[in-house]
Amino acid sequence: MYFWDKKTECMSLDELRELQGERLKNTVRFAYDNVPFYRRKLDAAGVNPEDIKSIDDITKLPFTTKEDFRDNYPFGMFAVPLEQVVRIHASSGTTGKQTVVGYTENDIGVWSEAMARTLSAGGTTKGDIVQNAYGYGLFTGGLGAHYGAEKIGASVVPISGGNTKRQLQIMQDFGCTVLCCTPSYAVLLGESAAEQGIDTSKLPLKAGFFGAEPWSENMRREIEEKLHIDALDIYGLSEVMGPGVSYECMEKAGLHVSEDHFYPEIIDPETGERQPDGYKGELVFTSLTKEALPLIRYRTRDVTYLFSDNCGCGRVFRRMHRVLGRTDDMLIIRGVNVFPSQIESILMEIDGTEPHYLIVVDREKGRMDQLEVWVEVSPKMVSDEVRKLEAIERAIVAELESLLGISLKIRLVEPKTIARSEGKAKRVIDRRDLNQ
Ligand code: DLL
Repeated sequence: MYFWDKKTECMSLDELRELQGERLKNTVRFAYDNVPFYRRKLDAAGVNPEDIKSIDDITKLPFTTKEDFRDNYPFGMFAVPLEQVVRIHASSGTTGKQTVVGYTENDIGVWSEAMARTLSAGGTTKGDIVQNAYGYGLFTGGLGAHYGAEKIGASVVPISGGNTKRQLQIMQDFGCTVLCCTPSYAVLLGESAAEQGIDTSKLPLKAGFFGAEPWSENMRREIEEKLHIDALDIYGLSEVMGPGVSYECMEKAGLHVSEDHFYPEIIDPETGERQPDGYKGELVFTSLTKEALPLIRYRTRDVTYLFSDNCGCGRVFRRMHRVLGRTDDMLIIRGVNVFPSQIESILMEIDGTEPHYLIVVDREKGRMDQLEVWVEVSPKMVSDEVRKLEAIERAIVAELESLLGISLKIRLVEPKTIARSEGKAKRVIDRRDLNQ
């Protein structure tokens, strides 16, 4: 088993809860004293920083939301003067203003540590060459992975996203051993390698750290086969820090949350009630060490559950199941709740299709909502008889209709017809608002 900071990652549970309690007290006091937004919010909720005595008191605190970031755009959530802020990132989101986040020098140090843990848990060491194909820029993926890999002492290739041909050239020429990018881009790299006749089993590449968008166990299998590597899930969000909030170890059985820095909770998104471990709900984070942007009970809108049974690796940190969906990407089609992740999990089970799909929701005037799923067939299927393709189509329709309980159409499309992404993939087109 691989560790970056075994002492911390394997401390005792009592020690961890104690540390979290201390850090929570400091964070709440610091946020209250330095961010007018938090002072107003806590005052309105009738909570005084003095009321927070241990980690269990966290449920007394009010939630923070994405809207709060919008209302305080750009720097209103910062707890330190700009002279102490050494980095600013932003995440675009789907609507409205960007969410702006800032870091002190110390924050960058914590982030680098968290990412060093993440990459080490998958076996990265100073001898590795890390091809970092996450986008550099306002997005946290590029610089987050970069600093973590540098912290370990690995050699970072800051290639950023895109230019697939060059990625593959450099992967071969430099002998890259570790790959960092979105899972959808990893699939594309694997496919392009096969097309170019590159035998990936001969390359020294051994591990990949994929995140920033939802993916599935089947997609993991697909990537591992195509690239001949261990594919590990990494999770994070800009508001909390960036990548490195939680990470898989080689057990590949859930993501350990770096709980000494980020305290996770699951709540019922309707009522805000805290849920026990094992129950699905919305993931909420409280930062325990951040300076520039302390975060109190931030609602991520990501749906998952936490579990605390012992992991084979020995880490004390609780694990979260890979993200199951989002509270806000749920589609309501003819009154039925549909999550894109449900559709993906079925598609990945069907032979003869590729992990590229697009969910199109439409509404013709005066008619009911239509759900159509476009799915790419595997190149080997294209030349096959129509009969075989029809059978695949029927199989997908049957599986999806029985899972979702609504009728839908499948459109099988030729390989390469669905737009590829070098960063986060776009899986849903909802045309309903445009032509009502
Ligand atoms: O995506 C940070 C990141 C970069 C994570 C690189 C991992 C690797 P944002 O752009 O702020 O930050 O988007 C955060 O992306 O709330 C999730 O909905 C989604 N997300 C991130 N990682 C995963 C993952 C970065 N492993 C939002 N699985 C989060 C599923 C993920 N969804």
